[in-house]
Amino acid sequence: MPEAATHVGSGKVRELYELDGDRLLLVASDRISTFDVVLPTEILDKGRVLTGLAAFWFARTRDLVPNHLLALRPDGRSSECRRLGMLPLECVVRGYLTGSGWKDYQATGAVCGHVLAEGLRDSDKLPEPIFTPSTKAQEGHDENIDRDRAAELVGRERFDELERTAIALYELASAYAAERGILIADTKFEFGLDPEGRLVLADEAFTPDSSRFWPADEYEPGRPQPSFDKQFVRDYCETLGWDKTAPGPELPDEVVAGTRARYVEAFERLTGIDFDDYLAEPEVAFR
Ligand code: Q0Z
Repeated sequence: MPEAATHVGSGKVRELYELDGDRLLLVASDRISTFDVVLPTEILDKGRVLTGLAAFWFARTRDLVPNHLLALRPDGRSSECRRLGMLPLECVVRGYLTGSGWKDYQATGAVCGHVLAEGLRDSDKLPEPIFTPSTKAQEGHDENIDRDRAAELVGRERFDELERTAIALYELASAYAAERGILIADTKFEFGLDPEGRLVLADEAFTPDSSRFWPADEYEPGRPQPSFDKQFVRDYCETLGWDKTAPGPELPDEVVAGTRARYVEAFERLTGIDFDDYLAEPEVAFR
């Protein structure tokens, strides 16, 4: 564990510590959630896969926007980060119509103020990616908001900068991932400001926990898509008749093994790096 780090926050599957006045430590556990419930069984190395993937994307996008990552710890799951003033928006970009975007579209024909063509189906590719910010909920789900409400929260100029930056990030990563057989259906960013007021990408980026990864070779619009990483877990849970409230079920060894293999496969496909090489020297893997 970190030297004299104070715990300052918990996510469902991550912990946040304060290292000093301007640095935080973000620690990704091996916990997994499905249907919004954290399961009692861990997926070995999941936190390392996500930490490594985020570091890979931070390195590949640094010319587009600076990010908070300072260093990876030798454990491969802990990131030293610059402490920022966080903006009060979840910056979601959608390239495909699914999840809450699909729900909102079915109810209103629009998503966060983007009026879409009629007749779109579940999981259809959008003609261009859309920025669909939401507000951070303390409990439960983030709430989709329209563009004017989002601009009120951060200011019009900052909103425009967030939209441009988030779309550019999505375009870069989704094109790259699609060439490697993974569709990034949508993704969520968090941004902060440095002491000079410059926009900085924070949190995690393009991990399977902050994005929907779909296997490209199984893509078929008109139905929900299988998840690249969590489908074994979902399928197993559906066989149980579990009511999807806490506590969740234990996972059998073969479901754990299959799921771990999918996470490692996503890491290796996207980064081109052998996962064992990452584990041996996390800090040098992306240089
Ligand atoms: C991220 C979160 C987690 C609980 C705060 N660079 C930063 N500067 C300031 N604040 C944050 C960051 Cl990343 C920050 N979160 C989300 C992550 C556990 C909450 F691992 N909250």
